Amino acid sequence: TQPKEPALPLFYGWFLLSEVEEKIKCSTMEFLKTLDTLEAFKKHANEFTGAADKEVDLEQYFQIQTPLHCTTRFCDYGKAEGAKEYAELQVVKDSYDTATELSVVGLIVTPRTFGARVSLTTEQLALWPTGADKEGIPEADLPGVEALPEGSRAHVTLGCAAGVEAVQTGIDLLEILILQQGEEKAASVEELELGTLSYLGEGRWYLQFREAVTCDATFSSFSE
Ligand code: ACK
Repeated sequence: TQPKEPALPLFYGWFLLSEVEEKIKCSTMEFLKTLDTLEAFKKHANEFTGAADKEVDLEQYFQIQTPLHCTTRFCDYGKAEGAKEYAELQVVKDSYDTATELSVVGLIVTPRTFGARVSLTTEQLALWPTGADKEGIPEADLPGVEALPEGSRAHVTLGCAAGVEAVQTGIDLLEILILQQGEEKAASVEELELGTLSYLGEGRWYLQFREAVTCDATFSSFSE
């Protein structure tokens, strides 16, 4: 009999080191607390609660997703198209279990997800599958996505609203980036200590860090 092929993971990605994970959890929770208290945010709280004049506790609103990571390739244990090809790439094999530094450049908050935007280096982009930015998204749903640079979807999901899947974070990020590039300028812009906060309508917020936050991570895979 043939030896059994090794099973493919649920996904490949860069995983934040546990001590980094703790720091990020704390600092991003602090940000949610700050956002919660801003008048500009309170004005649009109904976009999160669905009810006028109802306050939202963002720290309770999002369920934390661990391990904190930046997905490169969702494989679904081999069921996802192209999963095997990705696993067999020389760069994937060579990079497996190696250390890298992820550059977090901003945060997104929407009624569905809370996430960190990651800016990939050329070296990291070698592990970013071609077409991954659009994977699983019908083009009609995100017009303008093809104009974004490769790797635009790279993110760390920090939390999801009840009943929302983590895959939504990347989609929300792309939507925000498209809105930012388009004609529509951010409705309100506020300068915070961390950076510039913009409101993009329908409960979508983007904080662009003044300075990127570097996070130590390891390229690896995850299976439940
Ligand atoms: O936050 P994420 O990148 O979004 O991390 C999780 C991880 O895989 C495990 O669920 C991501 N994920 C799930 N489905 C997909 C998909 N169809 N395409 C890309 N990423 C996905 C999810």
